[in-house]
Amino acid sequence: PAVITTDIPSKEKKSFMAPPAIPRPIFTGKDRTEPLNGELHSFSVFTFDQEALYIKISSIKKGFQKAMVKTMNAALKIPHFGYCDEVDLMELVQLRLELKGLAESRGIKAQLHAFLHKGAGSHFIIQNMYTKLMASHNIGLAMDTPQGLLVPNVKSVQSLSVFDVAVELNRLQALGSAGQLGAADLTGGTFTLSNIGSIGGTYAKAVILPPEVAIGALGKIQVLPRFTSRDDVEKAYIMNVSWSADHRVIDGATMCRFSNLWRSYLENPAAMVLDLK
Ligand code: CAO
Repeated sequence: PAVITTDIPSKEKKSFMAPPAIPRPIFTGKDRTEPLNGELHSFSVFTFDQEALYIKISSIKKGFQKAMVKTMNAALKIPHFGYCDEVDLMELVQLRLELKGLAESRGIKAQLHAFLHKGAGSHFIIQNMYTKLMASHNIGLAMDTPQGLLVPNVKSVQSLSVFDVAVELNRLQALGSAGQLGAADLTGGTFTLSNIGSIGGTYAKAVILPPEVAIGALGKIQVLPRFTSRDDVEKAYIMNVSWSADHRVIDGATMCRFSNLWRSYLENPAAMVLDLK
């Protein structure tokens, strides 16, 4: 390579080697346009897995994406109120470890979600957009499936045991991975939890699925130091929760009270065993 010399007169005239020329990569990727809800949309997406993205885009033709477009357009009309808190899952993580073997001996994986769902499905006064009180607490779980985002729900969580919820979640997850979730499981949800933290991230701004009026996004569980009531520092398993609520029907204080109650069950799982049906 050529030696380049600067023109600036100086006692120590500087010289440096020009970097070797690097051949420019030839990019052969092509933009693709796919029909979405009858319209044409261009996708510009960063992904590490083009094949998975292609399967998801293909599902547009199967209607799941069309349904999401419709739901999200309806969600845009909702005045979203956001509220965040942190939950210490130290005791719950330990309890789950203790119950894991027992559940496995019955052929079931005791997911953390079984507890999160049970805590959410027991006391929340759930309303839909027409402020109809829903007797049955059908708690949805956002699932990242090969067909895209799907939200099946566990029906009547208020009358199920934590184990029953786990059985249902196992069933829904198996169907979701196999691309076999049907209308019965995907409709009738009254409230949703979205565990984006299972992939990563601490906070998320979740979008309500109308006609539901609230949704919770769960962050990644992190091991962090926290002060106890005795001023000692202890290891804590912190999970952030970000609630979104429809402010036309749920005000901040109501959301906060619900969140406090849900958190109290998760932080003291013994209370869950004592109180919840
Ligand atoms: N933080 C840290 N670890 C977590 C976690 C979290 N928030 N959630 C689950 N885990 C851990 C579990 O403890 C479990 O650990 P072990 O294997 O040691 O027991 C492991 O991850 C597997 O958990 P799991 O069996 O409960 O299920 P999963 O992680 O596969 O999560 C589901 C299930 C459906 C939540 C997930 O597959 C998924 O789809 N997440 C994405 C949801 C999403 O896309 N939300 C955004 C919607 S808006 O576009």
